Amino acid sequence: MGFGPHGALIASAAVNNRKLTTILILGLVVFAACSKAAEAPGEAGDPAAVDEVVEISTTDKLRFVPSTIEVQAGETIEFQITNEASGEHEFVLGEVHEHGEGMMHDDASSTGPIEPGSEASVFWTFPEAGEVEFACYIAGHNAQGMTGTITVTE
Ligand SMILES: [Cu+2]
Repeated sequence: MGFGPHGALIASAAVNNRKLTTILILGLVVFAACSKAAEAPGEAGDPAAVDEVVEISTTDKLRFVPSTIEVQAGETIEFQITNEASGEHEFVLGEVHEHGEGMMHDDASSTGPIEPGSEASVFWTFPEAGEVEFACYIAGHNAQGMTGTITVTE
């Protein structure tokens, strides 16, 4: 028997290594898919040329208030998010997706986590009419209904 316990150990290590590589590759694919899903139509607006300020609160009931918003295409909108809750929330523009905490977002279209009692803004311009979603992904809040819809009109 030339294949003793030592050989078995090496074979086992090789399998584990391959598993790890697979997990790493899967991780990269998920990361890439998420980054893409988080994109919102439009582009970052100029904070020095705001046309309209939309005030939104985040609450302990895991809701945006209001959660239905209407803005005009072509205008520079400041989404001013005030966190009235006792825990962190965030505002992320773009189609609501499954992914939860730890998600990477385009910096300009997201406030990032907002401390209780603090506020943060996203400056954005939508090029054309349509519907755009937004959500909070902290601790799976999106799955509990912490989402909203922006109707962009011509
Ligand atoms: Cu939240």
